[in-house]
Amino acid sequence: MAKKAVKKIPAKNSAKNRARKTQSANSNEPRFSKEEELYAYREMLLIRRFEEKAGQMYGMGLIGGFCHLYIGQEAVVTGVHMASKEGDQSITSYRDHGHMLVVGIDPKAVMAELTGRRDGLSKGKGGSMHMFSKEKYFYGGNGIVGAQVSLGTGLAFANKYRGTDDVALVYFGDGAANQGQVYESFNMAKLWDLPVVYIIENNRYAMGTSLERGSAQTELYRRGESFGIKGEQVDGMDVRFVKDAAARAIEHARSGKGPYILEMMTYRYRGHSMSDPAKYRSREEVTTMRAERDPIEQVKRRILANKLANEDELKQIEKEVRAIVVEAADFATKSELPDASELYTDVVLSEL
Ligand SMILES: Cc1ncc(C[n+]2csc(CCOP(=O)(O)OP(=O)(O)O)c2C)c(N)n1
Ligand SMILES: [Mg+2]
Repeated sequence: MAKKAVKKIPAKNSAKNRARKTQSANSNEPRFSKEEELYAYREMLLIRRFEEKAGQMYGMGLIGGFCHLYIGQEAVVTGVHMASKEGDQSITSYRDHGHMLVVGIDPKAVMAELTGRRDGLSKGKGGSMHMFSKEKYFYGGNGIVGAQVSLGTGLAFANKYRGTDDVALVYFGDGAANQGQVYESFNMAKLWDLPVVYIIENNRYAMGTSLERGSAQTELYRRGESFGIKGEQVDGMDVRFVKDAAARAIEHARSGKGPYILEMMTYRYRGHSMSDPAKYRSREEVTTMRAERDPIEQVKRRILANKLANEDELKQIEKEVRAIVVEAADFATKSELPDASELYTDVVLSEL
């Protein structure tokens, strides 16, 4: 029943894959227009540069607490967003900066939250894992592994209950896919045919545990089979495949056919969080993925090969993106710390 878009991409064979892919426009490759290629390039570059800056600022002690970078996975959130419409909600884990930037949340407010300042999205009291934007339909930023799956299913329930045509986009990791509440959510989502797309960002590791070490069943797109939920495995390093599969899944959910699972085969270049020495994988594995499968480089190569823009035009985009990031970092270091009186606001106080 489950339909596969792309087989798992082993890093070692990917040079061959790439050669095959760049050679021809035949096959089943989804095509992007010039506007789509340039949009994807700019958006993924913004996420990459923003996070590189956040990593630097963390190293300088300007950002404290937890900070999980999304570098390497940019094509997933960018492609899914390209297939969505205004009003569709999104919700994810603690690896959330890219998900906020792509829906148009102000980079200055995100960076100021990372530095814990009063102009941050959560007034400097939430930090990296706890940001939200009702205006942009973004429901966090969740530190509890798997929590977003049940919360996101609730968003989909609300959509159905209210009779809107919005779809909930629920992102979670390969590790979270083993969490119990995921299956309670799948059951209800299919029982009531809720408008939800479950996007599993399979970056092959849950902290230091590889998928193979931690999962009895590693084909995550099949995890909904016993509930009758369709699933697809997708090349999550190629934004075109991501958008194509997401469009199919979102249309399925929006038209009343219920939930859909997309397993995005992706990879994170950095450690699990800023404090991870990443001893569970070889340096070669990371450098090979970076060199051969990088989502931004793939788009850049296509843009140049198809003459959609020249080197100078791409440099101009890079310059604009850098300016946005520099402005955000500057804002985030100049903004004041929250006032002490804020200790008692935005918290639930119960009378004991
Ligand atoms: C309920 C719960 N259990 C354990 C943790 C600790 N923890 C934080 S992240 C993580 C791994 C999750 O991996 P995955 O779902 O693959 O997401 P990724 O970090 O790769 O994006 C764990 C076990 C937690 N935050 N919440
Ligand atoms: Mg993972």
